[in-house]
Amino acid sequence: MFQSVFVIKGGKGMITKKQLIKELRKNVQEMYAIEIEDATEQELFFSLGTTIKGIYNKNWQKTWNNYLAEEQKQVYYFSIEFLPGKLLKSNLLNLGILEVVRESLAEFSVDLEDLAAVEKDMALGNGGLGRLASCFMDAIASSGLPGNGNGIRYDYGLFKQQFVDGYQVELPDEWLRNGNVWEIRRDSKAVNVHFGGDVYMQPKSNGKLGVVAENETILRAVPYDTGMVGFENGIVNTMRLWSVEIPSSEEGKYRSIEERRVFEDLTAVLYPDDSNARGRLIRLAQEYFFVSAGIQSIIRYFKKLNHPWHVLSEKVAIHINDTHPALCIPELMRILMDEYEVSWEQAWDLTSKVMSYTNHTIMAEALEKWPTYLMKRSLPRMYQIIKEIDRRYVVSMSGIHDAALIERTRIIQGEDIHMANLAIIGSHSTNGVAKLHSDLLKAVVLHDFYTIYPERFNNKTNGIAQRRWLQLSNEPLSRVLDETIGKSWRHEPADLKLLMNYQNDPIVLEKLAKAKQQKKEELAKYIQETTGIIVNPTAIFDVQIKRLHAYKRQLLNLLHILKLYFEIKENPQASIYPRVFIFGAKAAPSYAYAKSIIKVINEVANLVNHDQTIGDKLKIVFLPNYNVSLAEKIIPAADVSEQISLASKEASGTSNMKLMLNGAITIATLDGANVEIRDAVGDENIYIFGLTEAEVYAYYENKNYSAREVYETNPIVHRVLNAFVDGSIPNIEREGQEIVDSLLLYNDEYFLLRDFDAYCEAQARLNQAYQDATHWQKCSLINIANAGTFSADKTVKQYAEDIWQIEPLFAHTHQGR
Ligand code: GLG
Repeated sequence: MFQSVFVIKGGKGMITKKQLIKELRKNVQEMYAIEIEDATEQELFFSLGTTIKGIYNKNWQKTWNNYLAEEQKQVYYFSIEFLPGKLLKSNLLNLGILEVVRESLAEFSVDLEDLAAVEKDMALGNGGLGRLASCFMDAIASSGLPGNGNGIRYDYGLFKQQFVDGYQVELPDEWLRNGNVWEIRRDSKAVNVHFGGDVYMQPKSNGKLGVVAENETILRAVPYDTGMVGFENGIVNTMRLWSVEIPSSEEGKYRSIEERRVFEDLTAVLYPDDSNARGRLIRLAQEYFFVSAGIQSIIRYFKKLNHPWHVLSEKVAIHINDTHPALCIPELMRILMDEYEVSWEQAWDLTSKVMSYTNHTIMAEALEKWPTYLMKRSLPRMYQIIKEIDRRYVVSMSGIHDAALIERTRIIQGEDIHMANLAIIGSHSTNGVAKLHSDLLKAVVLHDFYTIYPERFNNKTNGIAQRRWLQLSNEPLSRVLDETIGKSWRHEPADLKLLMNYQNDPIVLEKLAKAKQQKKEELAKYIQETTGIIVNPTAIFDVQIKRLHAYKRQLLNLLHILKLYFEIKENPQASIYPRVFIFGAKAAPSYAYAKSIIKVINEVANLVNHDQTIGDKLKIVFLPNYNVSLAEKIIPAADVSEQISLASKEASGTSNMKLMLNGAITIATLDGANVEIRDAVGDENIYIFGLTEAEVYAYYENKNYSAREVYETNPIVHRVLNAFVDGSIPNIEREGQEIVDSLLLYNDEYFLLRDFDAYCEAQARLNQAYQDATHWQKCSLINIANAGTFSADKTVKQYAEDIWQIEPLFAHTHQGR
C-alpha cells in the first residue's frame, strides 16, 4: 500500500537526512533558482514547508480516499475562528521527523528554531474559542477521527499589538504578505453564495411552489485547504477556510473599483468585536458566507455517495462552535428544500439530527442576537426559514409548556433573532465547556431550554493539545519526563500520572526544577530583548495571560501588586520573595475600559521597575502582542498561574490547563475549569480563594454588595485605590479616575474589592510556600502528573462518541501504529 518513502506509515518518519536534504535542495532550486547555502531564511522556510507538504500530501490524499471508500461518517467543525499559530514544528513533530529536519538543517549551520520563527502566526481568532478549535483539529487528526474544520480565511488576522506611551496601539496583521506555504487553493471546489435581493414563492413548471430570487448579490467562495497532520498515525485531515471573490458572471455589475471593494473585503478582517453597525452587517455576511459555502460543499460530497436523503445523518455531523455558525441550521434546510425538493418535515428531521452546538459563554452580552431587519434585508431567505422554524416551534410547544416559557425560548423575540435559541432548537445536542459551566447553563442561563429538552444538554470539559503545549514548547521538561516515566505520555497524556510515583524523589524534583529554570532564563532573555526590562530569573514568575476583560480581573492582580509595592516601600525588609508579574493580553479595539487597564498596568510597571528602592523584589512585565507563539514562550517558564476571574464568569479557560501541564501552580477562584483542576490535584496543590459562584448569585439576588463600604473600612484597599487618583502613579489621570469610578461609583461589577483580602491572603501563602523549594517542586510535579486529564484527545473522543457518533479510521483499516 505505502510504497513511497515519503509516505509516513504511522510511527516514526520514514525519511533520512540524505533524502530530506535532496528534496530540500531540489525545492530551493526549483522555487528560487539558487542553492540552499544562498537562500535567505524566508526562502529556506518556504522551501522546507514545501518539502514537508510534499511528504504529507500523499497521506492527505490517502486519508481522504479512505474516508470516501469506507463512506465513514465525518464531522465538520464550523468555527468563525481558528488559532493554529505556527505550523512548521508541529507538522514536523506529528510526522515524526522533527529531529531529522533539525539535524539536516544543522549541516548548513541553520538552526531550526530560527527558521521556525520566520513563519507568521496564523491568528484567525481572538482567544480561547479559536485556540480550542485548533487544539481540536490537532486532536481529531491525532485520534484518527474523520473530521474537518470549516472557517474563514481572513486576509488580516487579529491585530498586532504595540504599546506607545503605555497605550495599546493596533497594527494590521499581514500574515499573508509572504504567502502561506501550508494552504492549497482549490478553485475546482469554489461555490457561489447569494446575498440580499427579493425572494418570493412561485409555482414551478411541475406545479410545486418554488423559491424565486431576484437582484441578489452573488459572491464566489474559494476554499483554501490546510492539512491537519495527525500525530505519528499517517492521518491528514483538512481545515478548509473560505475566501471571497467576485464571480466572473457578476463582473459587469460593478461600475467602480470602490463598489467592488466593498464585496471583495468581506473576508478581509477578523472581527475583534461587533460594536459598530457597519461592522455588524459585515459580520453577519461573514457568518453566512462560510456557513453557506461549507454546507454546500458537504452536500456536494454527500451527493457523490449516492444515498437517499435519510442517510444524511449517518454520514455527516455538523458542529456549531458557539453561535456564529448557527445559520448552518436554516442553510441546510434551504438547500434540502429549495434545491432538492425535500419536504420541510424531512429536512427538519435531518437537520436537527446532523447539528450539534457548543456554548462557550454565560455572559449575557456575548449571546448573539441579530436585528430582524438586518436579517430580512441581507439574508431574506434565511429570514423566511428562521421565521418558519420559530412559528413551528411555538405551535409544537403550545399546550405542552406554558405560554410564558415558550415566549422566553422562541427564536424571534421583539425585533431580535436569538441565535443561541436557534442553535438549541435546531440541533440534538447543546454542551458547555466545563462542569461548572454546563451546570450553570442548565440551572440559570439556559434553564428554560433545559426544562424543555433535558436530554439535549451535556458537558464536554475543554482540553488542550499536549503535543504543542508540552512536547513542542517545553523540550527540557519533555526530556525529564521521558527519562523518568518513559515516552508513553507522548501518545497517552493520561500516563503523565506515572510521575506521581516520583513525588518524593529528590533527583526527579531537582531535574524538574532545572528544566523550569532553563525556560525561565530563556524567557528572561526574551523579556530583556523585547522590553529592555532585566528580570531576575530566580524570582517567582507569576503569569496572567488571556484576553483583557473586566471579568478576568487583571485589575485585581494589579491591586495586589500595588499593595506589595507599598509594603516594600514602607518596609524594605518585608519578607517578600522576589517576584516578576508577567502579563500578556490584547483588548478589543473598541473596549475602552480594557484599554485603560492596559495603560494603567504599563504605568505601574514603569513606576515600580524604575524605583531603585524596590530592586528586583518586584518587577512588572507586560509583553506586547500576546499570541500563540508568545504563549509558547511564557507558559513553560511560569511558576504561578493566575486564574482569578469572578466565579461563574469564565466558561472554562484553557490557559489554566496549559500552565498546569508545564508545572505552574494555580492561584484561582472556583470558576470554569479551575474547579476540575482543583479536583485533579487536591486542595493542597492549588491556591483557591474568593467568592463561590453561589455567593456571587446570592449577591445578585440580595443586591447587598457595597464596594464603597469595603473602601471605607479596609485601609489597604483605601490606600491602593487612592493611588489611582492622587498622583502616586504618574500619567494616568483619566484612566485612574475611570478605574476608581468603575469600582466605587458603579459598585465594582466583578467584586474585585470583595475578593481582595482573600486574594492577598492566598498570595501570601503562596509566597511563603515558594520558599520551601522541595515542597514547591513536589506541588509542581503533582500538577504536571494530573494534567493529562485535560487532553484535547480525550475531549474530542467524548464528542466523537456522545455527540458526533463518528469512529476513528483505524477502526476500519487497521493502519494505526
Ligand atoms: C470562551 C470562554 C473560555 C473558554 C473558551 C473555549 O470565554 O472560558 O475556555 O471559550 O471554550 N470566548 C472564549 O474564549
